[in-house]
Amino acid sequence: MDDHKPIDTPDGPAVETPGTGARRYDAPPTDRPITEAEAAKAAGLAHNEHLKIASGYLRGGLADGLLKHATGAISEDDGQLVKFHGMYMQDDRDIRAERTKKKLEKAFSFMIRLRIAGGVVTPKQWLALDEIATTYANGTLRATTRQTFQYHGVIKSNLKRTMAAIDAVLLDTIAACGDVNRNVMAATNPAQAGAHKAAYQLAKDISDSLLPKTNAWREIWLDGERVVGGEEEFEPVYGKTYLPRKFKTVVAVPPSNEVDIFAHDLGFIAILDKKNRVTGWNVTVGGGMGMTHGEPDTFPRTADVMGFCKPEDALKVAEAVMTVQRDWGNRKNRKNARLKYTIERFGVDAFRTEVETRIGKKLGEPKPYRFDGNGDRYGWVEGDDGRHHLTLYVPSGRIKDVEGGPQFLTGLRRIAQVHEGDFRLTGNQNVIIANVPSEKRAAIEALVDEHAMTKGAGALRRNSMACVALPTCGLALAESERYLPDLLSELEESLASHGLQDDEITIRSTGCPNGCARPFISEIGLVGRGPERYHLYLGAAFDGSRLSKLYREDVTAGEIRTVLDPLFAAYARDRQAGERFGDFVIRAGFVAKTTNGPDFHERTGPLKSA
Ligand code: SRM
Ligand code: SF4
Repeated sequence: MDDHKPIDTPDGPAVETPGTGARRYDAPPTDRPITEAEAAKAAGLAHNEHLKIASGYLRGGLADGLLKHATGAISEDDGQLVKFHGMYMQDDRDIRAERTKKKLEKAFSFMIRLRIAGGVVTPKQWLALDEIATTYANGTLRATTRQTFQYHGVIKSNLKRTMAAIDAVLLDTIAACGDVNRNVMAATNPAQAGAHKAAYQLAKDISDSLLPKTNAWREIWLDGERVVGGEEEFEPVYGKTYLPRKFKTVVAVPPSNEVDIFAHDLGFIAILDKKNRVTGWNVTVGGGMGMTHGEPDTFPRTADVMGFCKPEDALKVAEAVMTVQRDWGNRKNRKNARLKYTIERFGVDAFRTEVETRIGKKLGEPKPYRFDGNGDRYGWVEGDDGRHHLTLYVPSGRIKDVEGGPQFLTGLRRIAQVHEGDFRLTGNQNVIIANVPSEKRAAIEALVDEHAMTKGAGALRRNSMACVALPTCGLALAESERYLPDLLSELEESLASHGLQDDEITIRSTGCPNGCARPFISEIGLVGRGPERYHLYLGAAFDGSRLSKLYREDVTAGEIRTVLDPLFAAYARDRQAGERFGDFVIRAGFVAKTTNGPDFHERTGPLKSA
């Protein structure tokens, strides 16, 4: 790997990346030499950049902060650093106002996100994760939109115990959040065992090789020894400043786009031969969802297919794409720092040329591929290796027991006690009980039924996702996970009245425009604007390859059904054979087509009202 020499960018000549060299940016404030963090500040870099430099490879004041028992919080700066360790400091927003009134500290606790490449866990790990949820967290396990688990509600004094319990089953939370390559997703793909194996292996290899090397996680959470060299510890790929922003990688296996490859910074699409063997990978770059309401310079973007690489080059390509972004990404403005903006700024051709220079060879032309949807395949599937796999719909990924309803926590625990295969989390917040031998199928099915785990999943619901939002997410503007089930019930009634109850339509909701449930590549997207108010987006492609368009602004929760009902009626009446809802609303003139990120905000509002 390179040693962080300044790199020429298409913007101009080499610029030293602060934190990776000793260059001075400004006169020091005193006689002492200026520190690297001060240099970064003087150069106008974002606050998080100085923080990373000064953190001693992600240590900051975390160890001391944990010892301050008078508060349930950690400092604001450590709150930024702790993300690299897979944690977010949060507070219970349901009781925030009440506590402020009583002059009490906010009800602080931590969200912990695991790193589980490809979303595969063993039954033993499942049982341990379940126990942690009930012992240290809020009694639920939350399957995320990126194939991993989150805990909510872990108080500061339980953080180390929680991390130790996670470590005991050979899992961790390193780099699950922060400005690094995060959890790498892989197609779960139960039907094509060989292709899944290759996709999983690539995801695992990328996850391992792009993992930060700092020992800070073990040291802080497991009381590990500080490695010799301490502050001088070297991050061979990242350097002291890590990446300008989060970086997300996925591996897809057509025809399923369950990992939503076009929403991610970097992606690999398996190119299969007739025997479902991987002959290479199409490489995608520059996808992302997050934007800010009212700031048109921020927008979601679908990734470009940049080229094709051979299996043996995939790891090198992943590292090269990430390091070009490390060197070319915007470190002054975090709202413009994701790879999607780097690609917009420099163009995909210049980006590919730089990647090719770094890997020392040309990428091939992208090979043909076809996706047929970005949802999950529910129910039992028999793989080409004779093993059986059962995909269960988990409402918003929340694994819990509902009184008088599904008992996902207990049911999956009981399955883990007898299951000999593995579990796979999907990118749609669902769970697959995978690799079940034929003779065990009936026993698993009986447990699923006994715990009511298959109830209530109509076609719309099966294709739905909601981000967490309130009460834990500090950025939520509106409800999402807690609100979507009621909305789905209303919309199911409306769809049934038009005979559309069995039609697969994707619907996703988020409490703000950060897009954690990828609402902008869902045929119906609801994006929080304020309490009980949402922007309604329509017209994305069912296979996740096209973004939607704003149809109505500030629709209140009570109005959503009324706004959508006439569109469902028109769809039932006027659609062409096989036409998807997302395609129909464009052809029928309800919204204009979005071709990619920069034209996402163009032509807002309905072209035609239903
Ligand atoms: Fe996300 C921030 C939850 C997937 C874009 N996301 C957050 C935080 C941590 C809020 C915060 O910064 O304080 C949320 C914690 C809520 C909570 O209480 O748990 C949060 N994001 C989630 C999860 C749990 C949603 C879910 O319901 O499953 C997903 C965890 C994924 C994982 O396992 O790693 C999650 N977040 C996503 C995705 C979807 C994806 O990656 O496929 C996106 C859109 C894709 C993208 O990155 O562009 C996404 N999250 C964001 C953003 C906007 C990033 C941007 O570039 O603008 C933020 C805010 C930020 O980074 O500043 C954010
Ligand atoms: Fe929070 Fe917004 Fe992400 Fe929802 S989309 S979890 S509200 S940051």
